[in-house]
Amino acid sequence: MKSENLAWLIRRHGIEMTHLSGGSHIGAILSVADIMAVLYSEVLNFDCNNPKSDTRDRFILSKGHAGASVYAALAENGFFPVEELKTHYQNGSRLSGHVSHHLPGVDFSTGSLGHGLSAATGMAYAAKKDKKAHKVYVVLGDGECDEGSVWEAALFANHNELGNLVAVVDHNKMQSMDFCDKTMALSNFAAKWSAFGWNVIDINGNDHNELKNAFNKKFENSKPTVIIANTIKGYGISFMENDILWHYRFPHEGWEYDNAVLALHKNKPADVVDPYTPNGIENPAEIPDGADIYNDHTTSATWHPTWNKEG
Ligand SMILES: Cc1ncc(C[n+]2csc(CCOP(=O)(O)OP(=O)(O)O)c2C)c(N)n1
Ligand SMILES: [Mg+2]
Repeated sequence: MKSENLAWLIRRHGIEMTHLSGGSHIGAILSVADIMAVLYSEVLNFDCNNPKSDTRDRFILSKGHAGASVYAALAENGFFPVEELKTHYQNGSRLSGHVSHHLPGVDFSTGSLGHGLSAATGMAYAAKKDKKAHKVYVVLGDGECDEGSVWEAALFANHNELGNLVAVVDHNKMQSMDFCDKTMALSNFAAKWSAFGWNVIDINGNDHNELKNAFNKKFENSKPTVIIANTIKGYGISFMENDILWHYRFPHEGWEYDNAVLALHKNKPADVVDPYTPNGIENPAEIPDGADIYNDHTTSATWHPTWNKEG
């Protein structure tokens, strides 16, 4: 499948899955959708009929709260039925809110931030020792990079010359309650990775060509590589973009869901069929006057809707 089509479907599944379950992290799912789509359509070597194949590339979504994006990518690539996506976050489902290794195609469970790079580094170290040709890919959040364990793993990867390791940071400049700069600044982020001995590629992480070029880039050294993918949290749905409300809020029944689906349909590739609302939304609920939309919901906001209500 073309990466653009997969990215659209990841976004559409993400809206449906969080809507049906009352789950969260839609902003994080929309942010990482293009990275996931390029990985699962052009980069990773896998076989859905043999998910544990020894020669497969290993992949870890370290920002495990965006689990819906990996579930959607796996289902669209034949690892399990697309229909199962609707069970996300429901009691008894294999598709838990955060990424679970009980699913075929998942190498490592995540959700507690800060562990994915360490696990990926161990996998890359083992592959190197065993002279295996596969690569190890891991996607981290930028807020996640506040975790000290990330930098310990970065040191280890450099020390052991893990040229088979590629980390991607979904650099959307936001974390759960506010902008990264207001929470814990990552100042000189690219220079930090470089100082830790990594090859650094800095790109627009919502642009498929830039992502493909970055993944294809070959370095004449044995350093690990980090792709700093500059993204927009909530990308693709304007009223969710850069609004921290959508880190935890899910698209509710009514204008939120209708307008999210409408926004996606404005950019739907002609050859993609929407599995839930094939004709889009015919009579969308209108955005009511006074709707809490395009407001600053960060904890550092000088005006905050919750504070106003509670006095
Ligand atoms: C160890 C740990 N602490 C806190 C959390 C709660 N939490 C979930 S998502 C999140 C913010 C993550 O921000 P970032 O890594 O930038 O991811 P984004 O959603 O922006 O892609 C936090 C703090 C967690 N999952 N794990
Ligand atoms: Mg972030």
